[in-house]
Amino acid sequence: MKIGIYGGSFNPPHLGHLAAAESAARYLELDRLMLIPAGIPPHKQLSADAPAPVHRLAMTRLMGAQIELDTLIPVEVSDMELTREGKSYTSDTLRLLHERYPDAELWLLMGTDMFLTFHLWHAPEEIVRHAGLCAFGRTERDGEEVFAPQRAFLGEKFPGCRIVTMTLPNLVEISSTELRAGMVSGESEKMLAPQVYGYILREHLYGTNLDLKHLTIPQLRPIALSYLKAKRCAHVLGTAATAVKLAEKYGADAHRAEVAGLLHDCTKKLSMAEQLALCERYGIVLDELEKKALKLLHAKTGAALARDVFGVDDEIYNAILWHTTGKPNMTVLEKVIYLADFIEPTRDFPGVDTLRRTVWEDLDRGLLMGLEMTVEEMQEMGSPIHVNTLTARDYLRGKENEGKA
Ligand code: DGI
Ligand code: FE
Ligand code: FE
Repeated sequence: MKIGIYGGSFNPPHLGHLAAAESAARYLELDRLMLIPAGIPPHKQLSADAPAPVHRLAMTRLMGAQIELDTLIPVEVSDMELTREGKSYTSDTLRLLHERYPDAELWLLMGTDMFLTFHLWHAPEEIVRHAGLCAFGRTERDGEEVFAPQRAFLGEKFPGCRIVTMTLPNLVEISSTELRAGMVSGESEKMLAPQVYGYILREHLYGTNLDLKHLTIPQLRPIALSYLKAKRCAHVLGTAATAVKLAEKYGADAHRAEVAGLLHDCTKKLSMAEQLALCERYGIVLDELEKKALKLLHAKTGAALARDVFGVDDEIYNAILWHTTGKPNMTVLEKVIYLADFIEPTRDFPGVDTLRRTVWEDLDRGLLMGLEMTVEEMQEMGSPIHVNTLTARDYLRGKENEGKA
């Protein structure tokens, strides 16, 4: 098994780290990548505005999940250096990882600067005993010209050490110092994974100070993504975009549709225990089925979180609240969110195209079709159907018959 190890301050983790990690992971054909934020970096002090370790860990997790999605290589983010006393020496980390994975082939990933000063690190001989070095140049000038002599030098100094160097010509060099300085103006957004930028805004890091209850859509969008698993981001963006179009066609408020679309699954990734903690906190009462069906809970907790954190109004709150089951006599906005969630472009299930066509022809007929499909799927899977799903369907069936009468 080949394991790549990429340490750093990750203050914050940015697109330079992401691109380098992805290229190196593919190049080395890693079976696994570990990202390890440093507790106390040995070679330089953390900046004065560095967020608390939990935040650097959370941001690194968000970036790691994106790398995993992009490369399909499992990524683990370890807090082993954050929880260790004293300076975060790589030699200590590698000794521990070698103990944990005695048969694995370890590779230490690093940028050019680190590679060129490698012999000056703490206990470099111990590092190369456990791991090969993989250095990536980030600009054209740090290609072979600087790599070759250092490779030769290290090869002589540490006989037998494995060294791989690579140049990533398309990578722009990102200075973390400049990145932090451009955070308040918004200038730095383009150098960060959207969900990492959203996390920074939502936690008010690096001097940012947004009022979360009065966000514009461009501010809310990355913040909403910061709540999601990486693989759900495309679904949520698709839902928001589809909701806007449906709102425009069927006469709901397009801005509310976009906000509700962006936030509708904001608690989806939480575990049962975390869901129940939110229910406790927000005074949400659950029926017997909801107490067991994790998938039904996120609509209730999501609506409550959206109201508490982002101050959404009742119309948006209700659109999120009813987006999973539906209910009788829904508002246009509630229908729009329920159906946008169902037919957004990344959805792919038998019958989705028929459903899409129907929704665009007639909102209520689309809604009934969506509800019937849900009931049928639940029956096939042997899952209990929530009473709201059934009454929503029966209500529309009744309306249809009224129309025919
Ligand atoms: O959160 P999403 O996956 O985007 O979509 P969603 O909020 O509509 O959730 C879909 C899930 O919810 C799907 O796995 C089925 C489940 N679900 C929807 N209606 C019912 C239901 N589960 C039960 N047990 N009963 C229902 O009536
Ligand atoms: Fe949902
Ligand atoms: Fe959804």
